[in-house]
Amino acid sequence: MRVRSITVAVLVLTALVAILPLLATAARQQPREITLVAKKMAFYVEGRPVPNPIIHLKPGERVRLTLKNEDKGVLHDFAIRDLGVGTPTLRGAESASVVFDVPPKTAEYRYVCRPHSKMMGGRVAVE
Ligand SMILES: [Cu+2]
Repeated sequence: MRVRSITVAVLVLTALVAILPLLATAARQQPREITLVAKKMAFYVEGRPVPNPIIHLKPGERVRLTLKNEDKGVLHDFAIRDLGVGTPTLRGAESASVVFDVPPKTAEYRYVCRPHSKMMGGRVAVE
């Protein structure tokens, strides 16, 4: 009986030792925050004047991208179709976030607002 409870204790401890580094890794992988604003039918990095800017990402990083729609009466979203990343469609004054892991390789993708993909879009540079 005593041997059995020691065995159980050892198993529990072994499991904890195996799980702890995973938990620590998850805690360290806090996503990098990127905020985009959709206004006047273009995307902007919050506080910057360049429309539809290049979005620079690092290989393998975790990102939380927030889109704020400041175009009253116009529906916008944000999507990187090649990565399967997308926010819901937002009405004016709404915002939403999407968290994703950037693929581990240098690459270029295109981001768009799906309802206005010809006008609203730009490059995502993973480097
Ligand atoms: Cu749009």
